[in-house]
Amino acid sequence: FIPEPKTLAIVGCPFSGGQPKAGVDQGPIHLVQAGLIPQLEDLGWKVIFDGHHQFEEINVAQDPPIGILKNPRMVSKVTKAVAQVVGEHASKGQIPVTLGGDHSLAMGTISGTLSKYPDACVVWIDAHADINTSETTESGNIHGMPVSFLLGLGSKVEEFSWVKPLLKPEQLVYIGLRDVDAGEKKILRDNNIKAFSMHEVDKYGIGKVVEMALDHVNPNRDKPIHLSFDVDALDPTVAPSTGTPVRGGLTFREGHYICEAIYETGLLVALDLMEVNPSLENEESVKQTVAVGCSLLRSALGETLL
Ligand code: 6HN
Ligand code: MN
Ligand code: MN
Ligand code: MN
Repeated sequence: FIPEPKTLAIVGCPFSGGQPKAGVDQGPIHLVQAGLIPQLEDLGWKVIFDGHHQFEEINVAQDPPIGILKNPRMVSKVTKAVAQVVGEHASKGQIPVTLGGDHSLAMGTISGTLSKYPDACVVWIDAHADINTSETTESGNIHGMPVSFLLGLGSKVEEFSWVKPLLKPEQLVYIGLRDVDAGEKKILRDNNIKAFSMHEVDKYGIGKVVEMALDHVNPNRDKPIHLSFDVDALDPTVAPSTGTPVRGGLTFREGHYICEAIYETGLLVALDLMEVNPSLENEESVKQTVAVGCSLLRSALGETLL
């Protein structure tokens, strides 16, 4: 009797509507073309992938800004569809691995995860906090806002009423922050949200930071974990092809260490890799960023060094 291998469901999301730069929709296509699926199969997973999602079918004829929020109807419809798909995979006991696309997609992925695992915690790896509300956002780019919707912060935007505020501040922790807007800093403080910026990574080292982060959201190491990894958490020298690079980021090893440590908990139930943009920088940068993306995913899914 050979037990069924555990199953991953690749959710390819070629979507860029949460931010203004073209090309991030090609991220998932490049990750799969680079051999991600056989790489994950080599780790012993059964991998389901039935093609990238075709969001073109989601028709939004007119999508003028709501306040300053850009492409609100499109982002809402796409992320709602993603929530549905991720929730279905989770319900079947599969681990959804969502490939972005921009980070607004996490509104969908985390909604999907929480629909199946209400007590899941979210480990958000990013240079940014992505927690602007419709009052605080200066850019109007919704990829800078998904966390506030999931927490139910800020005044309600009717278009996003499907997003249930299922996430509580104590279920969320950040690592890697270094470009947080003033309004976001106030939100983090007012809601007592735990965040480890690059300052803490420097001060304590990544090993201690991950331990403290998990102690905060998962003290008994018994709750499901959703890992949402924005590739711009890495230093731009490590992952150059991304829309909002910020210097002073995680090293190659620090990024991988986070993924390895989450895998080691045995609690991972959903994984996102977001913001790989293959149309930015040169060919070598794109290859490097796509390769590092695949490598982070392998680490989160059990690739060991020895
Ligand atoms: N990301 N805080 C900035 C904004 O536009 O709200 C940057 C957001 C970046 C979002 O990289 O996923
Ligand atoms: Mn992000
Ligand atoms: Mn970011
Ligand atoms: Mn960005």
